[in-house]
Amino acid sequence: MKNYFSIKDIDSLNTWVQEAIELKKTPLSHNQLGKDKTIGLLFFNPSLRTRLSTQKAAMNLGMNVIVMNFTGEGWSLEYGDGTVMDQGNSEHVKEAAQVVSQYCDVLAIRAFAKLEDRKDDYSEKVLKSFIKYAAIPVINMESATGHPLQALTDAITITEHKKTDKPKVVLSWAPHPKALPQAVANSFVEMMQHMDTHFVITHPVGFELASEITKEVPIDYNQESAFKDADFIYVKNWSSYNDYGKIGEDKSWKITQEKMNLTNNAKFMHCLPVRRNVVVEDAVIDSENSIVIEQANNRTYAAQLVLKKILETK
Ligand code: AN0
Ligand code: CP
Repeated sequence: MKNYFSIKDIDSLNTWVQEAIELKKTPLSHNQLGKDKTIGLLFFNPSLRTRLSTQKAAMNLGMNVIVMNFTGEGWSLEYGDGTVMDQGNSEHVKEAAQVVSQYCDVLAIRAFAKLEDRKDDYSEKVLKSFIKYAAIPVINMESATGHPLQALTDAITITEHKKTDKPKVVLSWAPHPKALPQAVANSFVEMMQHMDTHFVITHPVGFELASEITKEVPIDYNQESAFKDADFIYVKNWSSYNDYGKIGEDKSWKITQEKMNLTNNAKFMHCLPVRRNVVVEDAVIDSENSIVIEQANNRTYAAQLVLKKILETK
């Protein structure tokens, strides 16, 4: 595998999930694979899990890691072709990507949606420019439209916890005071279409995700009916796709224990970070059915598997 840009880069999901579960048992079993190789992590946005789990994954494979925060520390980059660069941006991605390629063997990038211009975000300018100009493999650590490391993690976590061959999985929107990207939800929806599940999305009217992504997945605008008999409740806020970037704060969509009681004793999942008592009440996230901490732990093995695939290809 050259790049891990989206879950479309996974050639055989079942094999990958099983391999990740094996890696989790003996994380140091390939600790020479990345010897004398360097991964560079570039962050245009904050992170806790992605930053540390990807570093940990690289270290488990024996790699060296260098990290750079662009916010405040990096030159602001220009992406336009032929731009007269007399405005704010100091360096073109053409040079930046080629320069970094000389210091590293693998590159991983986080660049969120700006939520101002849908066409610009959905063009995936930042990740696609780095893929175009870098001479080395590129991994998506959450781009404008997707978070494929998170989705692979979620596939691993659901596989570990499912009690039936075809569990009912519900992606539920929940309120949030700030505008958040659709990336996590997009990749989760794509992933569930590749897994053997009864998958339902529930959100308020106006918060439909891109139809190119949701395709035939059923949408239930009634959260309580969607929760009925669910085995997994996967919660995420996203801002509107149609009224691009519009915040959704409807408090009646908060995840409560009362709503969880409608499910088939469902596991509660969230990619984190989460705002307690806004998105989900304490009673749910602190309950025995909450698997958010294990889910975050699986980030390491998802990243390690992706890195292993890339290192084995080179
Ligand atoms: C980000 C988002 O919703 O895309 C990152 C989640 C992994 N969340 C926040 O900015 C709170
Ligand atoms: N889930 C996730 O990607 O978390 P961070 O934003 O902390 O990396």
